[in-house]
Amino acid sequence: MLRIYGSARSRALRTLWMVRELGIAYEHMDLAPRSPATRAPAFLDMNPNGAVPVIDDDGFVLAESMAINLYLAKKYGSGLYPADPAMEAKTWQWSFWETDKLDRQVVTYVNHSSALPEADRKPALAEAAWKEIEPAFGVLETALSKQDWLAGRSFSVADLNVAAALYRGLAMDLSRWPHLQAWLGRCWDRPAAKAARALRE
Ligand SMILES: N[C@@H](CCC(=O)N[C@@H](CS)C(=O)NCC(=O)O)C(=O)O
Repeated sequence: MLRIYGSARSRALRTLWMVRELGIAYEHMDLAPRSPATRAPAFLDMNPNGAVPVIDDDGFVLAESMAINLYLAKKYGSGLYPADPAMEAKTWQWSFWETDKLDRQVVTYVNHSSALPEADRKPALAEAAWKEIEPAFGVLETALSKQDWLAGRSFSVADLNVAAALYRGLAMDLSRWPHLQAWLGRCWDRPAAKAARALRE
């Protein structure tokens, strides 16, 4: 049985979306980030970083949301994992790119511009994050003005990984990036995405 550790209000949302796309059974260990359970030796044995998500797939333990989703999409033989090696590599490219260019930046921007109590916000952090987000949104806009999906002719794990990481982008004004905005809407309109989103809203 596949076990997923991590609350839907964390990066585990990406994996909770993925298992819904795949239609596979799983057990959900609903651990909040930084909660005592994620500091327990048993959890740190699985992920010494102490972060969620982590999966235990019949004894195979894996951390890092992007790697988890690539693994699940490939293992469960869905159309979400391209068979063509070039398109497979594109799913890696976009997943690694997102981790580098947008992942922390989006969280930092939202926290320090709106999510944290006003007294805890540091506007300089929000500003610095936004300076990195803007060009990255531009890269996505250019890519998505040439094609509907990031890796091939249909929705794939590349789209899921990047769109899931842009959950907070749903509340941003993306009108300067119309192709990105439309693609994000298409991705999050999927029934599996809506079902995952319902777990945290
Ligand atoms: N690169 C990792 C980041 C994981 C991560 O930072 N998770 C957060 C929750 S969204 C967490 O558990 N933070 C608590 C900690 O690092 O102690 C991934 O994509 O899985």
